[in-house]
Amino acid sequence: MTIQLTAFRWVPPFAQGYVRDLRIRWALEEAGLPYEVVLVDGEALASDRYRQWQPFGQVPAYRDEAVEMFESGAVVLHIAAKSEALSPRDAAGAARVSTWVIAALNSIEPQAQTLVQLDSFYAGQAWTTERRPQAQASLDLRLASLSAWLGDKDYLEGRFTAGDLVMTTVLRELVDCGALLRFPNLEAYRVRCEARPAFGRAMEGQMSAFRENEPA
Ligand SMILES: N[C@@H](CCC(=O)N[C@@H](CS)C(=O)NCC(=O)O)C(=O)O
Repeated sequence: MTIQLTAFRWVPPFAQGYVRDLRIRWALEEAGLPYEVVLVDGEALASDRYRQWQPFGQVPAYRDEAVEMFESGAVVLHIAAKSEALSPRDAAGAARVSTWVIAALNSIEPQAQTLVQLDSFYAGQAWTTERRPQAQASLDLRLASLSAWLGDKDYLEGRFTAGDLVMTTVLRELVDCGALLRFPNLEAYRVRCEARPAFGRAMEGQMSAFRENEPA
């Protein structure tokens, strides 16, 4: 069977280009694996049938000939196991890739998302005035450590891997708040990773669905 993943039929402009199916599309594009996208809406996500596939009623969900999965990070690692384009073949190299995927999702994304949510969902609320500097400081600590690790390398492990792919999807959400501008090597890294042709194809895939399904 052809690999399938789910994506939203349409989302409001602020979320376009940031829905997490992008990670899976990008991984599949890097790996050169054919796939089809199953577009879903809120009604489909709430259905018992979909919850058997994605228990939290979210996108993305994924299936191939061997397995049904959810959680974009887990799916990217599953695809990386199929392709040298995303991960070295040796066990130690693959373990390093898993390490960076989990680091992106567990050591950077929570701090990044806290700041992003303060600036978007809670923008203008009085309590955010006190909370924001703490959130910014906590994120900066993590970004400083990541920046120190990256140094002048092009990629986290010296070559592009699934770890860079997931890390980039986390960092790019920080563009609007300017958090990356204090770390020029991280900003250059984000730009370098987003310049990959596979990223461009993945982004175009997500955006083309939104253009085609724009509400009247
Ligand atoms: N940890 C999940 C998060 C998935 C997620 O947050 N999906 C969002 C879109 S980016 C979603 O479906 N939101 C709708 C909802 O939660 O009801 C993953 O990485 O796959």
